[in-house]
Amino acid sequence: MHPMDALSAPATAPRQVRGACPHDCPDTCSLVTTVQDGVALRVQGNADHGPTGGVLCNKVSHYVERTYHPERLLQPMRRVGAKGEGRFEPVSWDAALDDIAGRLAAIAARDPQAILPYSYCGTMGLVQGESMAGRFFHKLGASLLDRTICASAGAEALVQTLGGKVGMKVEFFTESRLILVWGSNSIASNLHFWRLAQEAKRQGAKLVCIDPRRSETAEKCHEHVQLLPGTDAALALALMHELVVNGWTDEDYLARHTSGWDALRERALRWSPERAAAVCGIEAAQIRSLARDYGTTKPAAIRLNYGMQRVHGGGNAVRAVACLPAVTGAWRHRAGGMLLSTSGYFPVDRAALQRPDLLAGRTPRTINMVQIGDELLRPASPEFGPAIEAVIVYNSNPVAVAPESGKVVRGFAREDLFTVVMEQFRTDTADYADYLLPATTQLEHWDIHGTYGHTDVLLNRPAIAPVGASRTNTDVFRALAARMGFRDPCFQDDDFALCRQAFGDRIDFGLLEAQGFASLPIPDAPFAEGGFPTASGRCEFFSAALARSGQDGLPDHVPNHEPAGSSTRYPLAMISPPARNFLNSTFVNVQSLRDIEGEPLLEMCAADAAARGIGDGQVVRVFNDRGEYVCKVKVTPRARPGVVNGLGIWWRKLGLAGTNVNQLTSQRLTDMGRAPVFYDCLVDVQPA
Ligand SMILES: Nc1nc2c(c(=O)[nH]1)N[C@H]1C(S)=C(S)[C@@H](COP(=O)(O)OP(=O)(O)OC[C@H]3O[C@@H](n4cnc5c(=O)[nH]c(N)nc54)[C@H](O)[C@@H]3O)O[C@H]1N2
Ligand SMILES: Nc1nc2c(c(=O)[nH]1)N[C@H]1C(S)=C(S)[C@@H](COP(=O)(O)OP(=O)(O)OC[C@H]3O[C@@H](n4cnc5c(=O)[nH]c(N)nc54)[C@H](O)[C@@H]3O)O[C@H]1N2
Ligand code: SF4
Ligand SMILES: [Mo]
Repeated sequence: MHPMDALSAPATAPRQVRGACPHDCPDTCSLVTTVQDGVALRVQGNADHGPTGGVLCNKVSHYVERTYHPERLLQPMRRVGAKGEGRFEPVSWDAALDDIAGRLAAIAARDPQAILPYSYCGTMGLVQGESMAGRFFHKLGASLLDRTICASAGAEALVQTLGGKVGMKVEFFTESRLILVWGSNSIASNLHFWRLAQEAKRQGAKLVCIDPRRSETAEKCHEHVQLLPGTDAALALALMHELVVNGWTDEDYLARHTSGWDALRERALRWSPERAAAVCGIEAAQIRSLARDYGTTKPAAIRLNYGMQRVHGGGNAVRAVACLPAVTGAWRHRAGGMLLSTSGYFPVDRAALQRPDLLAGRTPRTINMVQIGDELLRPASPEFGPAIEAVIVYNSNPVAVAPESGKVVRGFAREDLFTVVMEQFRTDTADYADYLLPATTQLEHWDIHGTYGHTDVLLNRPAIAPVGASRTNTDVFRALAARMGFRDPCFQDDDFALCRQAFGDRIDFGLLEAQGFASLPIPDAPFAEGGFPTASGRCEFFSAALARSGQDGLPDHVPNHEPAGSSTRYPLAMISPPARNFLNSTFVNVQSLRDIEGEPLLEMCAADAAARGIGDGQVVRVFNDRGEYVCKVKVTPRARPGVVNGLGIWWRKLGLAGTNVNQLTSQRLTDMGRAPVFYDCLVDVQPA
């Protein structure tokens, strides 16, 4: 409603507050929130910020709906029902915090390692993420959490190849003549990159998508290479084979800026297109023509995303692909090279934010978040130490997002586990809380953000006061620290001070305050003359560090733990990529977005469906030895033969039988980075 239309004029004129999108998305948009009389009216993209370009995805365009959602948690609550039942009674903040601090202190007196933080990227903010929380758990001496659930295989691969999580500046993709969109459904999960790719396309660039699923992005590219999951390294090596035999290598760049080429060349020559085609489940001719495009089109750029690294050989796959631009010298041009993540460019002062020095010489054990199911069920032992007795969950929904959820649920259902969940909504995990504490959203708190998709730092100002009695994560940890008697001055820092500490003097904070974002000074073509952030300064095809750790020093095809076609009991490979209108399990409860996604679906090709007597829309059981998931089938060419796509990540409680895809995924790990293998999962499907 326009203010002039109101019967009684509002007290204040609308104003605009600049912020940052908090979500785990490479785009990290600059937000403009319109506020009137303390109420957020709408959230829009900042037109002054290049990477945002004034547009937001459909999800965050609904951020106001999410913020004022009728089911938003507004007061602290204490469990009254059984674990998982989700029945609570209201309790005051003081009563909740006193009791939580008392329970944690009693456990810590025996062994603080029995306490575990569990958090991920509900917000990517450096302040509401691991700043005050890190200080609190370090001071306590709690178990450390290995935060590996998303990107650590690819990250380790980049570190071992390029020397860091670095790559092309995203804006120059507009000038590329060939773009390989490799393991990324950009339209869904990297929309602002897709805009740039469209610009390149208009200027004549060819777009190729490499993905087992015929995704929204694949169908809009000129070509789709629909390989089997977990076979990307074989494809990359065969491309290299063709680059070598056709003389499309840049020998000058190879000699001056790479190491290990002789050995990698040898290996690539063992990967003929025919051999790779058999592994990848595609035609050798398609590999040959892709190699010709990649070898002869300049500048050529690769946009990898994380799809390819959620399998056993994910680290090797990313390494193999990351070698390609150095083989052709694509890095020479600012529109050539590759981009998986830019996060390594950001000079974040994590020691200042998280204060590991508060451990004061103690070395607590580390728990891998991917294996939270097994870890919660593990008894005390001399090797493991104490059983986990308390979990503090914030910025994450492990019951929905962690693999093998049958075990995760059993773990969180333990009567002797004390669970605190800090949340905006009553998620699947919240249902298992002993205390459920209402958290602020991005419109209600300060934060500061790096990103993994562009190269700007963003500042997020609060636009409105906390809704209900919600509190910031930092506030809760400050309050708990006070009750635990932690007297170090760092527990007094307010959120604005934490924003300043995140980068110290390494960014122009004045500029950040003035315009909401500040660009890092990165050369347009960062590796045109080599200068990779490895020890040798070269792109390391051969990684001495990997070789020392007993791994293959060269990238290779590492088969899936559960390769497609390897089991007669479970003949289908299931991948479970994110849905376009959700952000992992966030937004599943926003009705307007859920209406677009409809309901949990399993995509299956016509042949695989017919072979099982399954029709479109039929309810099916998807199952393996780890469990069972009931949902409807969509018969569609988006799925290739032998592969089904279980779109994620629905809340379990909204599923037909109270489970989601992660009932089926395994807790095994990748070759590098101790990461999950969500897309390395065999199943079968039957009519329910
Ligand atoms: N809308 C939306 N955006 C998101 C998210 C979301 O949930 N929804 N999640 C955010 C997060 S946390 C992350 S980490 C990023 C994820 O970003 P990405 O990992 O890029 O996720 P997707 O864009 O779905 O791309 C994954 C693609 O990889 C494909 N894929 C699966 N297995 C393989 C394989 O073995 N090889 C190849 N080549 N491709 C494979 C899938 O079919 C899918 O299309 O996106 C972020 N953005
Ligand atoms: N099968 C399958 N499983 C997957 C994936 C997949 O592709 N397939 N993707 C994986 C990936 S890439 C990732 S990153 C993980 C994501 O896993 P999570 O990081 O757990 O992400 P979300 O499911 O979005 O849950 C984040 C929660 O944090 C809450 N939150 C947001 N902001 C705040 C805040 O300021 N304070 C507090 N206290 N809470 C807040 C939100 O309400 C939300 O419920 O899931 C993984 N799981
Ligand atoms: S989720 Fe991604 S595309 Fe959407 S507003 Fe946030 S950063 Fe931008
Ligand atoms: Mo992620």
